[in-house]
Amino acid sequence: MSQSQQLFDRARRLLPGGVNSPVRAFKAVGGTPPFIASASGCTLTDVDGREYLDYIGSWGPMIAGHAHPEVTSAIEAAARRGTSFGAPGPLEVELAEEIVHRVPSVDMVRMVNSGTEATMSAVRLARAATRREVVIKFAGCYHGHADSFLIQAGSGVATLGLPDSPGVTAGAARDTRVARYNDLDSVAAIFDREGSQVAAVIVEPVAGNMGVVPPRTGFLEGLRALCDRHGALLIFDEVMTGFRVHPAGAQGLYSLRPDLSTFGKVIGGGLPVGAYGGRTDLMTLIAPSGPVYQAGTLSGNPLAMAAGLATLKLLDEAAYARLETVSAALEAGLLDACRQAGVPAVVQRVGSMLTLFFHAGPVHNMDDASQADHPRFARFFAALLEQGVHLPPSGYEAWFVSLAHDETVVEHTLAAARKALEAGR
Ligand code: HOZ
Repeated sequence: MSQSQQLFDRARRLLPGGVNSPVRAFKAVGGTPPFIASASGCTLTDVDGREYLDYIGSWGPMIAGHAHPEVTSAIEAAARRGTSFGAPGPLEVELAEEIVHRVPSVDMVRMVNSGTEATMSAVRLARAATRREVVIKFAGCYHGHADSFLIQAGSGVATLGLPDSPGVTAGAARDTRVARYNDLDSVAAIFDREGSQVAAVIVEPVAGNMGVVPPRTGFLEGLRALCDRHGALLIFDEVMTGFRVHPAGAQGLYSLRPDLSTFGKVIGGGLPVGAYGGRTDLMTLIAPSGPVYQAGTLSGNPLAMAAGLATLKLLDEAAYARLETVSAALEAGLLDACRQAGVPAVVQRVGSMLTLFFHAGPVHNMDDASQADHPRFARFFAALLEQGVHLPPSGYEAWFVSLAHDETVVEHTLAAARKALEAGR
């Protein structure tokens, strides 16, 4: 029995499902998840010594590749100076400056420990600022696991087919409305009914948690206009897209200005981090400047700040150009492999995040994403894993390309994909 299998057996007795986050458990694709002993560049090495080309990228943070020397030495140096102070430190200011400098809509920022905390806090702030309670979200978008977001959510919720989680009270769900992604009419209908009650629309400006679904032309602009017309705030959840798809995130790519934004993943460089930010008049409502309470023992943790800063420093223009070239080659090669094998498929990509959907036409929303051939994805996933390529274990997730992926890695991945598709798997 493999070491991974032994660990999984032990883990299942100790951790629910054997994991600390449901998306890791291979429930949708079957089999035993390799337990990872180490990672370097774009390679994961499991406890049995098997190596895999990694397209999970820790679900987004590892844009520089695993154990990048500049990131690890920044973490080491920070750790030597102390791992947590519970008092302000210089790195928090530096990372805040970097974020504010890169994202024009963000004047001020508050660091937290996860994307979940960021979105939960941004919505609290939006409700306080507008003195309204209703929040509009989109089916298939995932904003972490706070109660009011666990309604028709994407990511692990979609993968496990749990549209509404038990434990979320009717009270917590009462003020959430769900619209269809890329469908402005579905949003306008909610505003028509109860526009004066809507505090905010929260959206992934490029959806990444039902697989990658780009916004259709005019969708985000339409949300901006509806929010303005009805006095609601627009929140961009850029936990996944922030500093990944563009130096200023998706809002930079599409030249839009949300009222509030949430971040995570890349700004932590692989350490636990989140942040939310926006206009000064909104952010100064947060305690201790204002009355909206939100706090955290480890917020602005010096190791996380150091890792985030070191990662952002690597993300210059040339880095984004490189991510684009390598990701475009992967996209083109996957499409070609599917075409050659006669398998209906689309590859949806924005920068270095992409998803291969076994679906005949474009995927615009969660209904389309759920009509993709997920059993085929499970077989494809298994065939690639066997050949040493580790995709995210669900057809509802984004694959992440890092600066450590290159043309040779892409060619290796495509060879594995061709073999899997030709074998009809
Ligand atoms: N947003 C991530 C997956 N789509 C979260 C990862 C997790 O849930 O572990």
